[in-house]
Amino acid sequence: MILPSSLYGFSRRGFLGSALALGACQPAAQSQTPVAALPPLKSIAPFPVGTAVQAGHLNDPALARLIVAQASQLTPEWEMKMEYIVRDDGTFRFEAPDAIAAFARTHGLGLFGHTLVWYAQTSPAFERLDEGRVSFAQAYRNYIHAVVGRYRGQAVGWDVVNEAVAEDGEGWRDSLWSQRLGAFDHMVLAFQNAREADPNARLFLNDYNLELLPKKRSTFLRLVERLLAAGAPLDGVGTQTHVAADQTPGEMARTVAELAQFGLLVHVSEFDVSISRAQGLIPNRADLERRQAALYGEAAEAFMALPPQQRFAFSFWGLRDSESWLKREDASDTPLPFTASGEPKVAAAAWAKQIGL
Ligand code: 9MR
Repeated sequence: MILPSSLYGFSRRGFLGSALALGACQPAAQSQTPVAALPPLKSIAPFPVGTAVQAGHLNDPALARLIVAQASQLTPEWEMKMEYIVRDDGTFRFEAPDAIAAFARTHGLGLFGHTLVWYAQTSPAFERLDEGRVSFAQAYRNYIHAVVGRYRGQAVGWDVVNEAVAEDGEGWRDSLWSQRLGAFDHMVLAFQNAREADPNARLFLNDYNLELLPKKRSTFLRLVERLLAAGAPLDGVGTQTHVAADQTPGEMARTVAELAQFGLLVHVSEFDVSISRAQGLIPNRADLERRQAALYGEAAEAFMALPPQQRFAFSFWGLRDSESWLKREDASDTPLPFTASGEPKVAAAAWAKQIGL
């Protein structure tokens, strides 16, 4: 299969670049008490258990073992995004996502693509596109075909459009994509292009704060309805579920239930529960850790309450606290199910209990 190697199509050959230096991980400033041994999460879940990974994580033998033991599906944390793939001259590189895909194949794990169209990710190559050579819409199509086509037959699904709803839930985000291709049409086009590139991959609209902001949730649900009415090939909805430990109980469960109303697949796609983001209001760490465990339980229970055929996957945004993106904000945060040394935490046990351990 010949795929575009640049935004301009096939004319210039891409070459493999070296992987970008990965964000340095801070040593864990806090470590929570692990619980006694827990069976692997994927062994108790009647649905795929996902985790975010970076290519560099796979070179850490202890982390690689933990990933293989606990997870059945991998989401590249950032190396399948435009920021990694598209070079400034419009050519593509795939070294890091290929390494993740190869690891997934070797270990029999699923691969979930993240993310094709994101308001937060544009590229100088798109901004300075030579439209004498290729139209904007064709370059957009070339990109989606190159990325989705490369993992065709392997990727189980894709976040096609990420975070389309405005921060406050009032309408949709403004972006290079919406400006050039239309506020609604750029989304439909992305789904159509992705479907053409891999007819078997499940295609998702993904967003965050749906449990925190009812207005954002309702705009998201109306957008899903509208995409379906326009015939966009949308198979599922993703709720990232980056929550803080002071999240009002019940709202995550309500969100998962409401997302199921279309009969589409549901992906809890980036789960973590931040301690630090709640600390201003609730200074007692032990209390926050209890709330964190309760939220892990609530999320698992809500996911189990879905009809089995709608449970696409439950993905954590990393397994060990030491790799969490939230460490960059506050090194003392501990949002994930495993300690820095790979031991399951009370939160992991609370999750497992609701899955039916
Ligand atoms: O965790 C990811 C971090 O390592 C990257 O630097 C960042 C930008 O690519 O994206 C983070 O992941 C985000 C995800 O792609 C979309 N939802 C929010 C996640 C956390 O910011």
